[in-house]
Parts: sequence; structure tokens; C-alpha cells
Amino acid sequence: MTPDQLSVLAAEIRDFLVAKVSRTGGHLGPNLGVVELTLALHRVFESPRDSLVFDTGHQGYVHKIITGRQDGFDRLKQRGGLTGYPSRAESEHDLVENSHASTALSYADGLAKAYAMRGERRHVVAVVGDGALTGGMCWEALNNIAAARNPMVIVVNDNGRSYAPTIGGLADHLATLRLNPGYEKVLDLVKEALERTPLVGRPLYEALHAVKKGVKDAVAPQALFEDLGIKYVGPVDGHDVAAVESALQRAKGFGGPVIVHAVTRKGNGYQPAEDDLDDCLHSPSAFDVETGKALAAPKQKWTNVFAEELIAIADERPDVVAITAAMPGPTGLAKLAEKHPERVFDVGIAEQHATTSAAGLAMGGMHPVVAIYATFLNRAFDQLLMDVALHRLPVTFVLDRAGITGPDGPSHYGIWDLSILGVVPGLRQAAPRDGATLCEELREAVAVADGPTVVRFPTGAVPADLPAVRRIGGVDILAEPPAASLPSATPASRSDDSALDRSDATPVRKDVLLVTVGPFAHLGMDAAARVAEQGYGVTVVDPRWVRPVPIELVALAREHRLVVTVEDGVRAGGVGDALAKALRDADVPVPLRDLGVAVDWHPHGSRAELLSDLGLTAQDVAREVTGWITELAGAAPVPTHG
Ligand SMILES: Cc1ncc(C[n+]2csc(CCOP(=O)(O)OP(=O)(O)O)c2C)c(N)n1
Repeated sequence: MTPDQLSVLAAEIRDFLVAKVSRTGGHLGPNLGVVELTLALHRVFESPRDSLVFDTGHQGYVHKIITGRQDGFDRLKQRGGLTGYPSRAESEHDLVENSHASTALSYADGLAKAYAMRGERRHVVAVVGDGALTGGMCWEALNNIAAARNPMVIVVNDNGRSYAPTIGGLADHLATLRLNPGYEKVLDLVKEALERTPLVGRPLYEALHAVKKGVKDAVAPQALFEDLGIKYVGPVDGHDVAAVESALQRAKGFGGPVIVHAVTRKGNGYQPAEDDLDDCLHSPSAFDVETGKALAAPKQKWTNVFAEELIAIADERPDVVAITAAMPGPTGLAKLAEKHPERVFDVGIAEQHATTSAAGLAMGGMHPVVAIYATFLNRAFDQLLMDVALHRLPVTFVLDRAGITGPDGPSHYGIWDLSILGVVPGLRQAAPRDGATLCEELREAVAVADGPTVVRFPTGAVPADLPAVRRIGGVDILAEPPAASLPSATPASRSDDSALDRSDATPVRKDVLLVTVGPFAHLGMDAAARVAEQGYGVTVVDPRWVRPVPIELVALAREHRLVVTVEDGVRAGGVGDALAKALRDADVPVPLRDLGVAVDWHPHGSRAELLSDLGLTAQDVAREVTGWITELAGAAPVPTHG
């Protein structure tokens, strides 16, 4: 294509992206910023023979469009439709689909080593944002890439932003480079001048190197990439296809690792995105194309309830501080930062550092609240275990987007925290069921002074408050079988009465103890009503604090014939497993069945579709529970109580 044709194509792609994403929602700002860059990459390199690795992968829409997936955008992020991140199943042009940031350079390091060892002449290209570059893995990778010296092109897509403006020394450094385009030119002049002198050879090289360092320090202070031994090309205008192409060509022919520093604008070419101060329409839901404003009326979200309560707590407690890993907006901490800017730390996409820095803050006398998506906490498991828990430090982790999230697919499900955190000694885990209990449990969490606490809640709109009938210890009883629920005509198979509570004047049938985790309380109430219609007595409880297992739960289990747990996390090692173990340890012979997310990779779709696929609807739970209790009721002996 000619340069003119290319700019027409770029404009068409932008219109297409805005039109499609306005209907489905998705990553808009990042993709509008990489249109020319992606075109240039595909013109210079030959995918899939050459390996293109997009860090995080949220900026891969343009790559999808020009690798034959344009038609899929009508069903972007919908069940059975196009995924929102690269997908190996979707295309041979997609290599990395993890969508957790800062990994591309490590993949690229490995790929380059493999191709070198196998004698394959294939180029490796990693595209990494300035935001992703704040993640420690990138620096571990650069250290190794510099040492291995394999050919590789690292394109730094520098738009100065993560969601919010990128923070830290690295961001400042990139800004310096951006503002000093003279560096390479000055360097070339010096080099030429020296080469024209008669003394050629080692001494000249040494001199050149010394001069180069001097010039570099003067023109682009802290040009750290070259200090690492990696060639730096740039900065280039990332919206000029020809300029990017020429830089990529130079890098491609270099024969070692090269960084191409492309300066782009997030949201480029769509005014509402360019003007959006929060995050350049990083990942909007469906919106009006004219204005860029969301179509759906705003609902009260879990994140907002948390954010508001945290502000109230921070107003009362000067020791409470908060940490985000580059997500002040999405985690709600931006609101606290408006009021108490000195008490919110955006540490970059650095969950591990966030966690150990929180440990330090706690050691120093503060109570840090680390607000993070459940899926990204996986990154910081060792830091939580060793740096925080081993030291019994009071750090509160607030896990947003816990459980099945939906459209972002498997990498974004927050379904592991309940399991992996279960092995952390001294950790207390809360799962609020509604706005009121979120506020209450957050307050309880920050009141804990001798160890870490976790408060986890899902994505989306917060459901109506579901008040408890009563509270036993810390456990909320949400529903109990009324005496009237005892069927007048008891089925023959249920003629035994050993599960009747004889302490009351009116007998109450305690068949099923339904233990719900977090907002599954609502589902549990619905399911319990359906099971009760079959004549069984169901008690619904919300443990509130799911770890350590409350002793009251064990006592309650003893009074029932069957215990069923329902949780929005993987079944292996989850709350169901923990309660089963507690019952075994206490010699409570009541059978327990656990419902939760199967240990598998679950595709993208809406949360409701996914929960339905997983058998986690009220109807499914009621059917399962009825089947189990019916089976049990027919089988003798029934457990003894006491
Ligand atoms: C480990 C991890 N933490 C947080 C995120 C959430 N996240 C997705 S994109 C993004 C910002 C990325 O910024 P940058 O790499 O500069 O790309 P840009 O969106 O600016 O193009 C963040 C924080 C993530 N994907 N992975």
C-alpha cells in the first residue's frame, strides 16, 4: 500500500474500532493508540513465522483485524464470539494470551533462545507499554536479554499512561527520552567525526564509548537501556507508519536486542477518548459514539461502596493508607486520592512490590489497604505469605472482581484466591454478601492488628442488602426452616424424625445447612425456597469470615443432615474443602457437598451465562440439593446429634 492508502486504512480501522467497541464494550483507548504501530509491525515482520508478542494483549484488536478477524468484532467478548485478548485458539498469529502484564519480554527472551538453539532464522518482536514496563518481570527479562544478546526487537509503546498517567522513575526517564529526540542525532555526529579521524581501532572504540556515555548523559540523562547493553532507537512518532517502519527495519537488521521507542497517544483519533482524563476510554462499556458517554445508567457498584467506606475509615484513622498497582480508577482508590492524596500510593503494575511495600508500611506503623483485582493477587502470593503473613503484619487486601467475572475470559477470573490463600497461616478472609456487610467487614478487617486480612467481592452492581435473621458468633443466619414448613403429609422416605429439633415446642426440620459465600447468599436464599417447597427444612448461613472456618459453622453442621457449600471460586481447596476438613477434624459425620467452579479454563461470556454453564444458578443448586437430601433421607442411618 502507498503511504496515502495506509493513512486511509488507519482511519478506517479507527472508525471500525469506535463503532464496534461502542456496542460491545472493550479496550478502546489502547487500540486507537497502536493502529499505525501495528500496521508497521505487520509490514516489516512476517507473522506468524516471526513471533509477535503483545504484552498484556489488550492492545491486540488492530492485530486481530489485520489477521483476518474483522468479522468477529460484532460479538467481541461475548460468549462464543471473539475474545478480548489474543487467543491461540483463534489464530496462529496469537502467541501469548495470559493478559497479566509485563510478561512479553520474558516470553520473547525464551523464544529468541529457542530459535537460536534450533538454528531457525525467525525474528522475535515484543510490544510493551510504558505501563507494563513498570512491572518487575520486564526488568528481570531485560537483564537476561542483554546478557543473551539474541536478536530481538522490543517496541516500547509509550503513551505516558497505564490507566492513569504512568508513575515512577521509569516513566520520568521515558519522558526525558521523549523530550530529547536529539540524542541519537548527536551520537551519530560524534561517531561520524571520530570515524573520520585516522586512528581507528580499539583505542578509538574506547574513546567513542567514553564520549558516547558523556554525550548520552548530557543529552538524555539516565539513558538506561543502553547502559543495560541494549541498543536504543528513537523516539519515533508512533503515528507515522513510515517512521515506525524505518525504525523497525533498522532494528530488524541489527542482529542483537534493540529497543524501538515509539511515542503514541492513547485514544488517538477519537476525541472523547483523547479528552478522557481518567483513562482515555481504556476499557469502556457500551457507549454513545457522539459523546463517548456510557449508555447504561450507572448502578451502585461494589467498588464504589468500598471506595466510600474506605474514605470514611481513612477520615477516622490517620494510619490507614492505600496502595494500587496502576489501577486507581478501577479499584476506587482515585476517590480516596482526591481527598487524601498523600495516603494513596500508585506503585505501577507491580503487585509484588505493592504487597511487600505494604508490609513495610505496616512495620512502620501504618495500616495499608492493598486494593487489587483478585486475579492479579496471584502474582503476589509469596509476598503475602512470607513478607506479610510470616511477620503477622496488619495489611488488608481488598480483592475486587473476585469470582467469575465474564467477558474478559479465563485470565481475569478471580477464582483462585479462596483456595491459594487458604494455606496462609493466620490469614483471615471475608466475603461480604452485600453493601452493608462489605462496609462492616472492611471495618472489621482494618481493625485486625496482628495479621493480614482479605475482603473479596465480585464485579458489577451491588445487590440489595440481605439482612440476617440472627447472628451466631460471627456467622449470619439468613433463613431458617419455619415450623410451618414441616409438611403435613411427610413422604414415606422421610418418616424418620431424628433430624427434628425437639428442644422447641414446635418441631423444626433441619435437613440442609446451606453455606453460601459472599453474594451467593442471594442465590442460596432463592435455592433454599425451592428446596423448602419440596418439604425439606433448609437453613441458609453466611459465614461472613470464611477463613479460618468459624467454629459456629461446625456446630450448625452437626444439627443438620446435609451440609452444602456454594462458592464463587474453584472447588479445589476452597471454602467447601475447608469446611469438610473442619467437620472431619471435629468428628462431625454429616455429609458435605460442595458447589463451586470446576478446576478448568472457562471461556469468556457474561457472568450470568458462565454461572449457568457451571451449574451455579438458584435452580441448579436447588435441584442438586433436593437430589442429595432425597437420597440421604431414603438411606439409613441418619447421623446422631449431640
Ligand atoms: C499483572 C497485571 N496487573 C494489572 C493489570 C491491569 N491492566 C491492564 S492494562 C493496564 C495498563 C497498561 O498500560 P500500558 O502497558 O502502558 O498499555 P496502554 O494501555 O497504555 O496501551 C493495566 C494496569 C494487568 N493486566 N496485569
